Amino acid sequence: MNEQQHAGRADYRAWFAYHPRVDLETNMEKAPTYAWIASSDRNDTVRAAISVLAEGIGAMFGETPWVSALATDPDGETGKRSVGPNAADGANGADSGILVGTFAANERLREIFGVEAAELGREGFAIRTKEGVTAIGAHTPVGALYGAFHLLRLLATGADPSGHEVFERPANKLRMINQWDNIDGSIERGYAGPSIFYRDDAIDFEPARIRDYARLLASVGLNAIAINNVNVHRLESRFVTEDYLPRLAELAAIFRVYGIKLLLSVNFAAPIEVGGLPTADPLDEAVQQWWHERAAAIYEAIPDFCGFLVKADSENRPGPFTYGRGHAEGANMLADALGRHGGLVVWRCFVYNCKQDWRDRKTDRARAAYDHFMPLDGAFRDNVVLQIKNGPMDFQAREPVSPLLGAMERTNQVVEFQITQEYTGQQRHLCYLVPQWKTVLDFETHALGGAAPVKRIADGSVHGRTLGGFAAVSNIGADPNWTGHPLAQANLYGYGRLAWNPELSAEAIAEEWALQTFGANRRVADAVVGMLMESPDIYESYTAPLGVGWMVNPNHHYGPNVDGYEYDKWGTYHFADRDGVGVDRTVRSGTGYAGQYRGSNANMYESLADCPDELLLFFHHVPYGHRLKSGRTVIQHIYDTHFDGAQRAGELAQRWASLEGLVAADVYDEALARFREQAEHAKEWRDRINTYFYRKSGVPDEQGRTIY
Ligand code: GCV
Repeated sequence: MNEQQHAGRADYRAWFAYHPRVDLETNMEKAPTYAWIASSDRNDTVRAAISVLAEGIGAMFGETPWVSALATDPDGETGKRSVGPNAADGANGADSGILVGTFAANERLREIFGVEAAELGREGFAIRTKEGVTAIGAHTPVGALYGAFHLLRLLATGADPSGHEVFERPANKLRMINQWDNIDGSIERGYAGPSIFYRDDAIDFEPARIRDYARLLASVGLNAIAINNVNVHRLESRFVTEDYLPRLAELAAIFRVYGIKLLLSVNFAAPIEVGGLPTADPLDEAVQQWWHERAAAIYEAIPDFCGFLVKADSENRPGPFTYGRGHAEGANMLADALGRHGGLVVWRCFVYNCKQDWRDRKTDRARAAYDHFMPLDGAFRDNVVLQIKNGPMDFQAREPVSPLLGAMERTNQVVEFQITQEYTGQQRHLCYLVPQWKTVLDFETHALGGAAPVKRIADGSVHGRTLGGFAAVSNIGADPNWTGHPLAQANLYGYGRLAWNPELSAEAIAEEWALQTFGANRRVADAVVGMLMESPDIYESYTAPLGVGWMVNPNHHYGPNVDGYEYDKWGTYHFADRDGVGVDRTVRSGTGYAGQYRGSNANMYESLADCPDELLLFFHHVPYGHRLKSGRTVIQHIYDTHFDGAQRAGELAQRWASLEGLVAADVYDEALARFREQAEHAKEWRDRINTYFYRKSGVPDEQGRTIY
């Protein structure tokens, strides 16, 4: 960890805090567990695994294990002997230790795991303790690295690894993070300081900081990073040229050690803007040739380059529409250029018409992704994967699941989440997003007639796709604690853990994170887990009622403004008038969006009686007196939840204050300041929303509270 630079900040280490281990029940310090670490592998990734193990175990148990010469020597020349006191063959009786590495390089690991190793796949790992040796075995160095992180997680959360048999492999092949970082050092929708990759129109990074980020990402199993904003501007369009490739190759080399491959966001118009061609038409031979040459140059510099991420014909970004071509023609052209090198095109489906006139009440942004892409099912190359936002709109606190997820049977898909909290409090408010992501992942799409939740669409298993996974917009910046709000680290951690294993519960992830970050203190862990788990409901309560989103200030999207959203000139994301509120998206009388779902989902959303309360106003326009399943009227629900949410936001600050002295002072202070801001800001939300709806509806609060 790059501690010189951030000396004194406990939360720079994030979940690598490695507090001294104490038993959670007895509060007794735990005895050192491992005396040595050995491996016969000779590569940087296994060396990184050994280094994290040595550092973590040393910090947690007070004694740094002895590391074998073979494991640390870059040339492997000095370490031909079997290391440790008979360590590598695991025959040592006195001291226990760790044997880590690949099956190919370590005979003893092959013996320990035998045929069971066959099931692990390229990135999986196994952990087993036998005769004093904790063996971490994998088919690849990165598998061994993931195993090392897993063992540390077990130790840091108080588990006894000797009692654990672990066989793990990731559910998803692609586990991506997207940086929305710009070369001027700003981050689009970034809330934790400037970029760690760029400054003043140059690629400019501190290698130690990048390595620490890579380590954070790899520790939760992430394996790909798109290194620049999907909105690709002037200079970033040149990233595909020799001007920038050497520096990008340096970044790729740091990430490579941690099993993370690089993607670049590219500008579809780069052949014109960079290549000097008169067109970027995907069917033009000179354009195709230009991209082929760029691909060859990229692979020359970065042989394991993952691919391109593309936002095209979306929010004024260039794309194939200019030339009368479609998304498939655009994506396939790039896929052909990358395909011969084994690269991918990740093509975003966030495409909608910004200039729509909402007065017609039929045009519906929610429909757009499905309307654009569903007709193209089967038209994309095998090395194209479509990146689909989790909801049909744009990362609101509450949206239904995108009906495009699962709809296409012959197209690779990844689900896109937003870790950065654009519409969910901008890392000034606490909003643990894992519960929301779990709801999305468990949503039954009814593809192929059923048993097709989003998590099985994303991993490719429902439609037999070999390529799939997760993408998410990162929430980190150059702030010393990475994420601004110290507790927002839980979202980055949780995203990675879910991408690896979507079956984990939001609560289990929160508990793991809290124990690793704050140490083995039951009181702290219970308090933090409780606050995290309640936080999304609290945030939703004082902001967005019943599936209405967008009630934020234009451009920066922070703070309440019921009619404020930039495309919402006529108050039409909620259609509130004196008689009622909500958007009619039914097939019968509305935009028809509900009909994009399959089977019983379409019926459920179409029907006023069956539509779940939390999405009622997303799908239906109803009078304020409409009774919810809860028994309350819509207007009373709005009043009650806003009073309740603001009160609970205030209590978060008090709950955090009860931990004074139990968490590091700088972390405590940073979070407390943010909880106080949240508490004040929640009152503003409450008053602005309640006042607005009181004025529209003219209906008083049943409980006679002061509304404004
Ligand atoms: C990177 C929303 C955000 C934009 C973002 C866009 C996208 O519209 O407000 O900042 O652009 O989503 O996902 O492409």
